[in-house]
Amino acid sequence: MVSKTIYLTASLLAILSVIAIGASTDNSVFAQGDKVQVSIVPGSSTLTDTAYSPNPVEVAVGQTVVWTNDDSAFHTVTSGSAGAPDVGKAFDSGLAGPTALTTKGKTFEHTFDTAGEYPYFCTLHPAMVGTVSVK
Ligand SMILES: [Cu+2]
Repeated sequence: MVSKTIYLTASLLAILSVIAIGASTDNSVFAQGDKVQVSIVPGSSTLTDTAYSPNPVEVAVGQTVVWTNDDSAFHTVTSGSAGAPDVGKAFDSGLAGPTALTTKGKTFEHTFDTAGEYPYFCTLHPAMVGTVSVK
């Protein structure tokens, strides 16, 4: 009787630890601080919705998107749509300063803490457009 109880307790603990390991693995996939990469592809100046890749990019709340300029030209990652009053309000790599994507290999990152659809574009080539979808 005692050995049966010990066996059942051990079995239960084994099952619970498997569940706990599974849960922690799932959490790490969506952990805050995860970075999602987006490339500004070569030749972007003449492209539209394929200039930023992948596009749209889907991320979880709390994740960070890192844009890398893989082109030889200067580009921006600027929230909003060309001509809209809220241009650059949510995020903007800018035209000057440390985050400006002036040359190949430069990066800009932004962390998305609120769910929603975030359109963005390049102020130097306004035909370049992308969307970050935060879920
Ligand atoms: Cu551009």
